[in-house]
Amino acid sequence: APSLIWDDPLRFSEQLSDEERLVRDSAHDYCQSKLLPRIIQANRHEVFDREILREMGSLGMLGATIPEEYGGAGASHVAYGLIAREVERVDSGYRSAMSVQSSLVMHPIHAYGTEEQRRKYLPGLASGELVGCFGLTEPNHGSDPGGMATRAQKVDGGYRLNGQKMWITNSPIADLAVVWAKLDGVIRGFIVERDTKGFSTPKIEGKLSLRASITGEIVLDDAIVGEDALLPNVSGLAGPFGCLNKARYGIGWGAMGAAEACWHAARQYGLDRQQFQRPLAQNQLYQRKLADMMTEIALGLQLALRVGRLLDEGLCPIENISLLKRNNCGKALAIARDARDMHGGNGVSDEFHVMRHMCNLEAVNTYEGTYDIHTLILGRGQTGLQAFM
Ligand code: TGC
Ligand code: FAD
Repeated sequence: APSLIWDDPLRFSEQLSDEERLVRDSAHDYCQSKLLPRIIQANRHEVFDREILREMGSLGMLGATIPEEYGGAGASHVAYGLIAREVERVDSGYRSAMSVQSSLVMHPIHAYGTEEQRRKYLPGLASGELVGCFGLTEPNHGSDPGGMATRAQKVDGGYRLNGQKMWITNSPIADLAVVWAKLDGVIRGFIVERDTKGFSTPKIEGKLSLRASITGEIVLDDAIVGEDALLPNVSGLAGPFGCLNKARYGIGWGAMGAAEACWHAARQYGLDRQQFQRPLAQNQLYQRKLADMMTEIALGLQLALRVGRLLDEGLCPIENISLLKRNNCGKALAIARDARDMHGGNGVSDEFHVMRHMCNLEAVNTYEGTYDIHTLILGRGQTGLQAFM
């Protein structure tokens, strides 16, 4: 009988094309050689090295699904997912920076922008010369973005924006922000450039999660933008949600990367460390946790791959993205908590990585629609009854 490949029991890798394996392997090499050595210090001191986006850009890791004529890689959704998995195997914060740039900034400019907006911003965002951020959440409207208070008002030659966005990944270092605001009561997207008067992005300090990702507010105080700042080809919640579909999908893959890092670390720790004159990994309780990790990761990767293929074929209902995001983030968080426990006292040290992943996954399970919000999307999908309000 064929023997078990312990870290790939369902032969996931063989289900990828040669091109997809190439993308995965080059992302893996970069992340392990360039990102992993930086992460402990970056997390400890709460700093994001802006240079990382240029490095990712030079390797084609930003806007992977955006066509090549705009600087993207023109790759499949599956290839994008494989990149997210490799980045998050190192740290969810680095994957956050990449997800926001690719799915929440490049995607809306490509999908909803004019040809001039695409040519002006996409190549710089793809190379990492420009950094973007996405402002949807507000202090009083997180799960309920439809209630947003940010307003746009038509003025001579453009629009006046007023409002506040909260918890915005990349905002303090962003060159441009895609901001969602109500114009005559309808949600519209605007590209706001850094040097706009009345635009500021105070940093949020003291996060205990995603410390290697920079997060801030966006404050719009009579910020005036030109007519050409409006994304003309979308209106209503479908605009921001169209971006969230892409980002949530990538997070479903990324969370499995973090989970795999925790699983592999716990397995190795259990083999290396002896208590009661035998390896920790020889205890039934320890093995049950490893078995659960192996099972959930094998299933979660199959789920991610299937949703990616459906997206590439244009056959993916939005509920499938909630199924993926909810399951894989929830399972990854549970795996990270177990891995932390299995490392004993060492598990609380950043040198062992697992507690950092655990803390990160708390935010990952919350942002882009909380675990419970995706529960309600799946409940609505199968009953036709919405339980949000
Ligand atoms: P609902 O009635 O469901 O829909 C309103 C309109 O939007 C359309 N729509 C979608 N369109 C495309 N894709 C989707 N996934 C869509 N979901 C809904 C819908 O068809 C409708 O269109 P129309 O034309 O009929 O008006 O709206 P609702 O207000 O009842 O929605 C409820 C709920 C809870 C599902 C929704 O508000 C929700 O998903 N809330 C979660 C908010 C969220 O995910 N925020 C994320 C902020 S960004 C972020 O966290 C970035 S972190 C990134 C990082 O660092 O990696
Ligand atoms: P709330 O909506 O107040 O939810 C609090 C709790 O109540 C949750 O458990 C939730 O599940 C539950 N709840 C809410 N409504 C219901 C209901 N109807 N039924 C049952 N339970 C409910 N946003 C952006 O726009 N751009 C970004 O780049 C971005 N980056 C982020 C980075 C970080 C590090 C973090 C932490 C957040 C980021 N966010 C970003 C915001 C994120 O999307 C929101 O935090 C998230 O959507 C939840 O909103 P909230 O924090 O207001 O929580």
